[in-house]
Amino acid sequence: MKIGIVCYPTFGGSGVVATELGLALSKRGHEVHFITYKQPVRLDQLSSNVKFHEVHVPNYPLFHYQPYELALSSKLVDMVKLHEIEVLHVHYAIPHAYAGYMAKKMLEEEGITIPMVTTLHGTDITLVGNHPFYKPAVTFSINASDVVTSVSESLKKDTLELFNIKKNIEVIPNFIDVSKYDRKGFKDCQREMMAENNERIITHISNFRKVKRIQDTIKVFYQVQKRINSKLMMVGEGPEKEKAEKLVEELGIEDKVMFLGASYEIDKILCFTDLFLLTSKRESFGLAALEAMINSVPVVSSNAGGLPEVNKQGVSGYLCDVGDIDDMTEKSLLIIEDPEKLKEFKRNAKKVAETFDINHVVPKYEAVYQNLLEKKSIKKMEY
Ligand code: GMT
Repeated sequence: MKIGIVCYPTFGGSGVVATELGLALSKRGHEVHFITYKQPVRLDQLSSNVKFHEVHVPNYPLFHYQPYELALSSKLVDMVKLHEIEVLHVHYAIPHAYAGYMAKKMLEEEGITIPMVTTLHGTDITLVGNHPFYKPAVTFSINASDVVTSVSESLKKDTLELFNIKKNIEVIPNFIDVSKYDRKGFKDCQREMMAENNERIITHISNFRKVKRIQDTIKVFYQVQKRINSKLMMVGEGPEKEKAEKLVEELGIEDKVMFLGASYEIDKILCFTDLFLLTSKRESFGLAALEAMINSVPVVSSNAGGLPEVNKQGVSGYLCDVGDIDDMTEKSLLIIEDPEKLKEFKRNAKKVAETFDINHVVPKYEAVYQNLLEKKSIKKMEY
C-alpha cells in the first residue's frame, strides 16, 4: 500500500508513534510518505520506500498567523496525486484531521477518492481540542474521518464524553519495537559516568509542559534523596523548565539534579536509570513510561488517563493520585531501597512493556487501511 503520514515532527509522543509506525510499515513492504513541516526527529532512515515531503509555510507580512493548515492540505493534494498515495493517516486531530479533510475534498473534485484515518493522541482531545475556540472544527473533522483510532481506552472514553462523536472509535494502543531492545541490551551503558555505584538514578522525560507537573517530580525526588543517595535526570525542554530549575535551587539540590535538555539518546539515559517518574495531571497513554519500561526501568506515575493501561500497579511500578507527593515518594522508595526488589521490578517492567510489541500493533493499522481500500474498490464497482 502507499500510505501518507501526517504528524508533528517534534519530540512529542504523537510524532514518535507516527514515525515508528511509518518505519515499521515500510519494513513490511509498504511505501510510506511522511508529509510534515520538518523531518521527524526519529526519522533517521529514509529509503526507497520511506519518503519525506516538507510542508513549507511561507512568511507573508500580512499574515499575523501563518496558514499551516492551508499549506498542509495543498501539499497533501499534490503528494497524493504525484505519488498515487492510497490512504492518509493523520496523527493528532488539530489541525491535521481538518487539513486532511480539506485535501480529501479537493481531491474529490478531481475524481480521486482517498480514505483518511485519524489517530487521536491525547492533548488534541483533553486539552487543546476541547477549547471552545477549536471544538466545533475538531468535532467536525473527527466525524468526517473515515476511521478514528485512539491510543488508549481512557482517551476513547474522554473523546466520547467531551465531543459529540457519531463514529466508532477503535482503540489501537501505542507500541514499542521489542526486538530493538533485545539486540541492544545494556552493553554500551556507561552508568559510572553519571553516578556513584551506591547512588540510585531517577529519570523524568517530557516536554516540560504544565500538564506534566514536573514540579511534583522534583518534590518527590527531594524527599527521596533525603532517604537514599540518588540523582535526578530531567530530560526535555519546555515552558516549565525555568520554574523547575528555580525550585531545584530553592530546595538546595542543584548538585543532585541534572537538566539534560531534549536528548536524542533516550535509550542510553534509560539504560542507567533505576526509576522513572511521571507525575502528569493527564496522560492519554504515557509513551515515555513505556520506553522506560522496555529499558527495564520501573515507573512511579500518577494514575491519570491511560497510565493504568500501561504501568501495572505493583508489577511494573506504582500508580498514585495526581499530586500525592508523599505516596509517590513512599512508592519510589519501595522500589529502589531494596536491591532485590528493584531487580524484580526491573524484570517485570520489561515483561509488561513486551506486551506492547510493535508486531502485535502494526497489523491492526494495516487491517484498518486494507479495509478502507476494499470499501473504496467496492464503491467504485457499484458506480
Ligand atoms: O505528552 C505530550 O505532551 C505530548 C503528546 C503528543 O501529542 O505528542 O503526547 C500525547 O501523545 C502520546 C502518544 O500517543 C501519549 O503517549 C501521551 O500520553 C499524550 N500526552 C498527553 O495525553 C498529555
